[in-house]
Amino acid sequence: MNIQTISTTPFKRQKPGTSGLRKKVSIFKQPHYLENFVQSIVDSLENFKGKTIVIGGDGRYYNQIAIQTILKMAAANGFGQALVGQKGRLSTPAVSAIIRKYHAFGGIILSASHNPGGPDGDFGIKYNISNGGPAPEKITEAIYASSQKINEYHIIETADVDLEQLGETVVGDMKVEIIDPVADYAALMEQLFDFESIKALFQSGFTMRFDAMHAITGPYATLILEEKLGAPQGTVMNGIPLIDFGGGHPDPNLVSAHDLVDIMFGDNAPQFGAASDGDGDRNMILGQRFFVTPSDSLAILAANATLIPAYKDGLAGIARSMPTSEAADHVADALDIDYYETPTGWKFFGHLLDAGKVTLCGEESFGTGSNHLREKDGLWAVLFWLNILAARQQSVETIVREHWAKFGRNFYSRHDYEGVNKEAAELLMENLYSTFSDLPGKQFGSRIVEYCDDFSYIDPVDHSISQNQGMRIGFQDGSRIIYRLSGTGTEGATLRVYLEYYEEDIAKHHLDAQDALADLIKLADEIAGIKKYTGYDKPSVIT
Ligand code: G16
Repeated sequence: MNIQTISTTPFKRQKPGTSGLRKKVSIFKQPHYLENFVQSIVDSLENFKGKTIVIGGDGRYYNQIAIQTILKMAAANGFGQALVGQKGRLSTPAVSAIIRKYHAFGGIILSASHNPGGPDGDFGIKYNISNGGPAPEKITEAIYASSQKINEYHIIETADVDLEQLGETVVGDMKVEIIDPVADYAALMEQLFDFESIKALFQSGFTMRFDAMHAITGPYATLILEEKLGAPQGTVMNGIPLIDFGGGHPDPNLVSAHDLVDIMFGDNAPQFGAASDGDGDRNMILGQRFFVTPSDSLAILAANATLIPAYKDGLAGIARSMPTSEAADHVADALDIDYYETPTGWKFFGHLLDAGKVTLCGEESFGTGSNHLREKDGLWAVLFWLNILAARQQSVETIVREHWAKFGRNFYSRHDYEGVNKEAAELLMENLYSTFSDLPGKQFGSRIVEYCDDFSYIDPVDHSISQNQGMRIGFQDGSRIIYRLSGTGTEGATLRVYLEYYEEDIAKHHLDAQDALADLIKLADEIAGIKKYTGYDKPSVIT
């Protein structure tokens, strides 16, 4: 094996964010940039020689080029085997499923998730550990530390692998197996859900649209929904993965998934609509002219879990990220199970899932998942909803309204201010924090501040502490305003403002969320000076 050791120097800011390293393609294309980061991943691992690594990505521009480099580096560094998705494609949940099924040492996922792709778009890389989940902070910090002192990397000189052909080949001394990206994942879904009753639902004429947004879930959704479950052809839209996602922004929200939203809010809308993101871990759920917030979706899945074969014996507990609404907490209380509030980032759920403390996890950022994997899982959430719809034979809207009637409604919205000047955004956060000593007890209209803090989290399993996870202001009536800077953007800063208020009175449940939250929205600006610091009159995205 012709191993080359190449001298290099560190790149500043190769720091993994909320979910891996995300940068512009132009940054990744710099000589040594990708190699430095891959070697830094390897340098932070122990006892991997001879073991198996799973490699795949969301199919975006630069995916295949990066995979060829990573294969040559994995071989040079001594991995024994690589499992690679055909065409270099694997959804994030599929990587998690494959790592777990084949007891792999870990996995490398090439994705910038919901960020746009193409030569001028974003690229990303993340490392998953042997439980199938994102590397915890301890590892991402070690990767960053390695990247800041790296002086060489190892790579072998050999021909590229044919990523199109299923089957076995070698790269140096490392065995490489090109695998079907969909098969293992689809088999897992068949174990979890009642495919027969979902099939019967489609046979009865039930209508649905799934928007794959020209991203990775197209082939997964086509096989599972149309071929296995018998949904009519055309149920999956934008189902062909494209390297630039067709010029779109593969983020399943009301703004970016406009093709689906137009259909679901138009005349003759199908009964159910759903979308997933670039790498297939996010989901958006829609009924006929009806949007289900991700926070409500988590609560509804929890409340209905025993209708699903995999969860028929009940849930161990529920976890949600701090900015996610407290809707799931009400369900956990009613079920008399534990619930946990973690920082933003799926990596914080891993220990809770491994320790069997929780079965379901969810985030306001359109992510839901369970102990079947260690990643959030877009299509899983869609199948969960389909299974509930098949069992309850009611519309999405009726299920949600009945849920609110029983548990109360957590009015919720997230306001994003994208592309804000980084220094201005940081100043906003600093100045906000400096007001916190005076805020408790202060009255704003009818609301009195009960607490405010910069959220920190002690992991209940390994007791590690994660600080500076978002500014929280909680009011005595249970309302909350949370301010966070996104950790996934690649340009400037994105300020996220999360607004929530709980309403028990069923007579008010019909209100539009923005109307119900109007006074909190005003207050969020009054307290933090959003307009002043960002220069924005209104948010760029409201979900
Ligand atoms: C990633 C993480 C999620 C997180 C989301 C938003 O999702 O995996 O856990 O909630 O980013 O993070 P932020 O608010 O910092 O932008 P994905 O789908 O982008 O990998």
